[in-house]
Amino acid sequence: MENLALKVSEIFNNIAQILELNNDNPFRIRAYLKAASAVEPLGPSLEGLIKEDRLETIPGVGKDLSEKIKEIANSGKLKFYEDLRKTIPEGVLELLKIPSLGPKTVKLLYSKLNIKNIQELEQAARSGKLLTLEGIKEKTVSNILAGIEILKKGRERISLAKALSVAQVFLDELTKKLKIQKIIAAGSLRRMQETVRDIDILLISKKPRQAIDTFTKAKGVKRILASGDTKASILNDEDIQIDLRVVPLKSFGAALLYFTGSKNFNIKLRQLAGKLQLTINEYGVFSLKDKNKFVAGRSEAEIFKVLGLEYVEPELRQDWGEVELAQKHDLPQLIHLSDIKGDLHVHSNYSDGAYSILEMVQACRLKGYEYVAITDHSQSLKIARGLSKKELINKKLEIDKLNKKFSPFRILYATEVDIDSDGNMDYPDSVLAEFDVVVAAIHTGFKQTKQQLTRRLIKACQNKYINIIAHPTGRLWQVRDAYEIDLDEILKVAKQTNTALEINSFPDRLDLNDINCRQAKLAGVKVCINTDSHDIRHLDFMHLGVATARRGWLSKTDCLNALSLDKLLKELSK
Ligand code: DGT
Ligand code: CA
Repeated sequence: MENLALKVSEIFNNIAQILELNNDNPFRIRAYLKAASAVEPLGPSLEGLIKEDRLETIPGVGKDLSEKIKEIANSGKLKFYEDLRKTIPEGVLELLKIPSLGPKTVKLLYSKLNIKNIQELEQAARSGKLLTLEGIKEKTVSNILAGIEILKKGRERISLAKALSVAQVFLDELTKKLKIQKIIAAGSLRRMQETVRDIDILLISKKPRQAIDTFTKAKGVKRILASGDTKASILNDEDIQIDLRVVPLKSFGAALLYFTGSKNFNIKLRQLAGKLQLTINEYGVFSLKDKNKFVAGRSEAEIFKVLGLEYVEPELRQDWGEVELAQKHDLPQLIHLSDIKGDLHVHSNYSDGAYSILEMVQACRLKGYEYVAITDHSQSLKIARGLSKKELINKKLEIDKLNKKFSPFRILYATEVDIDSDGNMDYPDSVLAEFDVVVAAIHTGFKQTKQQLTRRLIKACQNKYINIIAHPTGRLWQVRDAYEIDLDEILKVAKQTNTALEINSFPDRLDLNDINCRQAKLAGVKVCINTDSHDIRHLDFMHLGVATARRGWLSKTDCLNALSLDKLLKELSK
């Protein structure tokens, strides 16, 4: 799913940068920058503002910019921006994407050294040519080279949510057009890793050639990288690589196991097979004692069995000790999507959500949930239309009324209270005490030191009204990395104070991550898997959070919102 707010803010930022390269009016440049930074944190609620025709309530957005936002929302493009881009060589605009490189430096590079793209910049940086420019020091050059690396890396991988949706298009198309016995996406995607480099599809077909042809001619194929009798490789129109392999029925399990990886997990299995006088490859398991006789290969289950292992779920295949546990048949019972009984972080249009409480509740009931917490933002978070104490009264009344109507389904009166830069809550305790559930989160001041950020979260845990810390490490895909916190210290306090930490299922967040989940489990701290929905459709992200929990070895007993309503209420009142 595309994040419109990010897109608008990116376009506005780019406009400001091009205007600066063109020596345009500084006031105009500042206006775009201001609007960009006001729009960015809006997230999905920007769509709500468009729907309600309230764009001009965003600081710095007047009539002209609100028309531009609407044009981007409607067409995915902005004519003004497209025209403006033509005034500067494409490669120079690329230079602006390098972290740490601002328009002033780019202008200097372009005008003095005629550097027009990243390649030329890298060369000039390595040859020492950049140092001839005024104001460019050794440190600037090393920052530029590091920035080029980050940029290259970011282009190598896509988010899991993106990979899942791209893979689905191909799986659907192949299933529709071919008589297929089995088809599945393997690799990092099947392991539900948070980022994916390329997509590996396996299928069984009696007509491999036809399958390959259908694949290479599928909609959305931009370039064929390779095409053989049983495998092919393409780039789709977004430059994402997809590999297809046609495998025989007899080897399907072996191929699936091999191409699911991870590589380290495969190596572990091969070592184990060797000890049993077996060899394992993508065609099957073979006996070394018996002239390489085929022993197993049709399904993963039969292969695990001949290796003396309990079935290892794909999300666990990282060589984090799971093979040893599988030998003892002692793997954790992983949580399933169906174990989730409710969502404890959902926004309504009382704050920056796009739908009413009633609409969000209906959608949650359709999911079979027992409860939902409506966690609108708190008063100081003006940008997300945080609720004043007065507005809370109406919200509470509405929830009481809906609860009568929908019982036994339970709507929990809740908030996502902002943790300020000193670790204080954005509502006084007297207000917090009224809520059924309180989720606390940091939304500003990400640049503080590790100690300061850790202290803020610890103070939040120590507040007796806080039940859950939302998106604890604050990372936002391709926007900012997780801020540094001392998670072990926070977990210690969370354990003492019975505070849960969230796994935020929003595709751009997914934090806590898998490693953090394992830390939480070891510390005896519960997680809560929430969607942070601002839209009915976001409720579907729950499976991404569940996948993160599974990768972090969590069971349903580790998860607050796998509790039934009764048990949850008891837990919250502790
Ligand atoms: P990615 O694509 O970087 O997100 O991650 P994967 O895990 O999908 O890696 P990929 O696409 O290179 O290969 C798919 C699987 O094939 C990988 O998880 C394990 C297996 N594989 C690939 N190369 C090797 C190898 O050199 N040795 C072993 N044992 N397995 C390999
Ligand atoms: Ca892959």
